[in-house]
Amino acid sequence: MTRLEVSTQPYPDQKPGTSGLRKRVRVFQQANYLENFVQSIFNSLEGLQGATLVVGGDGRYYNRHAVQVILRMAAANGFGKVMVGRGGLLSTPAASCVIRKYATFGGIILSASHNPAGENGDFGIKYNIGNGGPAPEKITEAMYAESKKISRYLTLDTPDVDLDSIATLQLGDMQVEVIDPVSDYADLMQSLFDFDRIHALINSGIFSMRFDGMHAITGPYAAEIFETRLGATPDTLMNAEPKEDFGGGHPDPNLVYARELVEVMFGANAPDFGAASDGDGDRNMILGRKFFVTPSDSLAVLAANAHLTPGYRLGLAGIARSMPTSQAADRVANRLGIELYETPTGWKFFGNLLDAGKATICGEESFGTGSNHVREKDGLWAVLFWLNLLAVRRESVQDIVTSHWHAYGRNYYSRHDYEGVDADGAGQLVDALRKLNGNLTGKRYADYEVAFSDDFAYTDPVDGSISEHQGIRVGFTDGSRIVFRLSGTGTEGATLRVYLERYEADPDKQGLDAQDALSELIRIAEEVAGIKHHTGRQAPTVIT
Ligand code: G16
Repeated sequence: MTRLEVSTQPYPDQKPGTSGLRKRVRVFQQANYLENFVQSIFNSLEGLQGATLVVGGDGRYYNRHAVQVILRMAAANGFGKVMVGRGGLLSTPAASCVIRKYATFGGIILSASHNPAGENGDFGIKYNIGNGGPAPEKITEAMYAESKKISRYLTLDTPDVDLDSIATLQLGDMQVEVIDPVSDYADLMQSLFDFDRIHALINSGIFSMRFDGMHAITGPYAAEIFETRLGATPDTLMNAEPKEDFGGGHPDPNLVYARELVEVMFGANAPDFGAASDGDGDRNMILGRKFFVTPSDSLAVLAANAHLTPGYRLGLAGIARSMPTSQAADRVANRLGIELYETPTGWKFFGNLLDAGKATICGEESFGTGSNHVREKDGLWAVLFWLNLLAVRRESVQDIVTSHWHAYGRNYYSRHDYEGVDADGAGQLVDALRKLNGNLTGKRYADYEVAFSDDFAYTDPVDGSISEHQGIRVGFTDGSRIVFRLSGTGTEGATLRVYLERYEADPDKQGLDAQDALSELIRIAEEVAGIKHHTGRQAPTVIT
């Protein structure tokens, strides 16, 4: 075995986005592209000599190859041990769980989340720090800086390691421990939720559910938890077998991409409860019979009912949500007398709040919810949380949500995405909005009057770091909002996201379709931003 120092040239485009570096597989397949980024990660870390790293991914195409590359490079760079999921697999929350449980130095997660997979799809890589969460911006910026000046990387001249059986192997001076990717995570879930009660509900004969793994990473996790530990029948799981191309699908658990599940849940004899997760297992969608729970409402309902679960029975320290997420959770925090934190989009911004004990539960409109049990959002955690509530309250999903609206008011909410638009046009739209900022206050649009408009900036209350340009907010005097921002996770062109929100306190007016309730704000968004003009699109690609 020889340690090799391989010369390389920098690539200019290795700037991590909202969640790591995501690119087309064919971009990662360029000579040394993956190796450059991995070495840039290692170069930006201090104290890795002899340390333990966790490695795993969502199983998409290129996962297996990338794991082998990372193992050789980790050994050559001086790591003492790598813990890797069998088959190179670990869901994102399971990777976070393993990093925390074994107090490792950090971890590398291979995933492009819900983006399509396969040879012509996307691949991604991100680094998580020792708290189990995504590297904060300070570290991702250091990686990017390293990637721009890299001239060599270190690796070993060794054959591939066998990743398919649980074993501890030697690779140069480094140990490779192949671990069961599911058991630590399943144990953690069992410690947080009342599995006996959920088992009783699932086997009561009057309750039925479906979980859609979308041919991505969560299938094996769902099989262990729902079938083995909670006694669900095998027909509970749909698309539970992970595939390298995710079965050709787009494992983004929303009403558009999880169509198969949506058809079941809105069809004849629909089950009582339906849920789906995404490519790497950190997102969730919750459905009742013929009923969709928005992620923002889900966060608010979980927070309001957290005391009903064993893991959160002592109450919450605080709630955190990303800025574009609806303000439904704010009302719960207010009533509970706890703090509500509003952060930029990106789970990494929750890390400090969780570590400092300021927040217990966090959520994002982008189908992400989680808590201080790990430092990633967690799809199956949200599903189990809901099951625990259903098992205790014995009401339907729809009844739980509508009674929540009656108690707190309803925040009508929707997100309109314009995917893959021309990046220049999208940039001009945002620039034009920035110029308008400040000049909109007091302006009237039909029934709405602008209370403020700004480009959201966040000062982290724990370390004081500042993140600017996180989305244009237009707030109205009645608390309604329109937010415009460009996605940081796309791989082609730009994706414009328009977030719309309106508050309705009157229970008699809470039963509208969200698009109808928001129609005036949708029209105002077009008037303020000139979406059609700048994007060339007449309508959004995806409405959630
Ligand atoms: C990632 C981040 C989330 C973020 C989402 C959407 O999720 O972890 O925090 O909300 O992207 O980001 P954007 O609006 O910039 O596309 P995931 O599930 O893709 O890792």
